Amino acid sequence: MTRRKMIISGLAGLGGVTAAGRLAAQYGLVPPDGGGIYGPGATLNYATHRLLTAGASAREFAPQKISKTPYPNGKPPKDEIFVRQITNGFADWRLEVGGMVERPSSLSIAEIKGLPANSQITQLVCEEGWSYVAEWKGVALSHVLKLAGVSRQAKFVVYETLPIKGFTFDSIDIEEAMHPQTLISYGMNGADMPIEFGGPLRMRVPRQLGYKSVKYIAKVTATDSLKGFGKGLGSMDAEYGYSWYAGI
Ligand SMILES: Nc1nc2c(c(=O)[nH]1)N[C@H]1C(S)=C(S)[C@@H](COP(=O)(O)O)O[C@H]1N2
Ligand SMILES: [Mo]
Repeated sequence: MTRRKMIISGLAGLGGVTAAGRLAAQYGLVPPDGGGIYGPGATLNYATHRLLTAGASAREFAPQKISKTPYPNGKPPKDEIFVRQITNGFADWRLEVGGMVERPSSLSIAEIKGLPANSQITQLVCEEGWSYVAEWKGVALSHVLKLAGVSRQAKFVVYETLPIKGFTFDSIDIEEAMHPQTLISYGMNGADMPIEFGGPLRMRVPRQLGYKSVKYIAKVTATDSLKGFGKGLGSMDAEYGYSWYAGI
């Protein structure tokens, strides 16, 4: 048996959920919401997914599959700071990149658009049961992290909106953050990111459910612990009861 197969069979049942939890802990594969009633299930799901699908990519589609009427979930922020940003074409919008990086930075939209661009046609899948396919354009999060000199000790990347009504944050592990399909996205279907779809900037995490693709992001933080963020679950969505890891 390969080491990987051994870990997976250990996780998947031989020793039961408690032993699986211990094994996951040994390999650093316990999610931040691995405690509580649903913790063992969340841990089993995350650890087996990470071992089975390491490096795998989200499905990409042909241009004809792009949805004619993508569905924007929710309304754009009405806060004064946001409305002012719209009025001046997001010229003052900044993406702060900090935490465990050698060179904390503050990037304008123009600077972000000047970085190497990636495009993907992928599906956004909401946990409520609907989905749409669109083309997203942006810079790989990994590129921005490498430019900032992300520490080898960083285990997670946290991203958050401007401090608006409806403020939210979420996070992903470093594997997801370094995956080439994880984008800081400023374009959709050939145009600038529409405001209702998260413009000027949204995180695009196509290997996970839609709630991980946070809109209106203004800050990205590399960290080795999620304890200092909100209630320590690394995600406002996890605080509402969704699982932190939402792999598809
Ligand atoms: N800032 C912010 N980002 C968000 C949300 C939100 O309420 N606020 N909803 C999430 C959820 S639950 C989903 S399914 C997707 C929906 O993306 P869409 O508006 O492009 O359909 O956005 C995610 N990003
Ligand atoms: Mo969603």
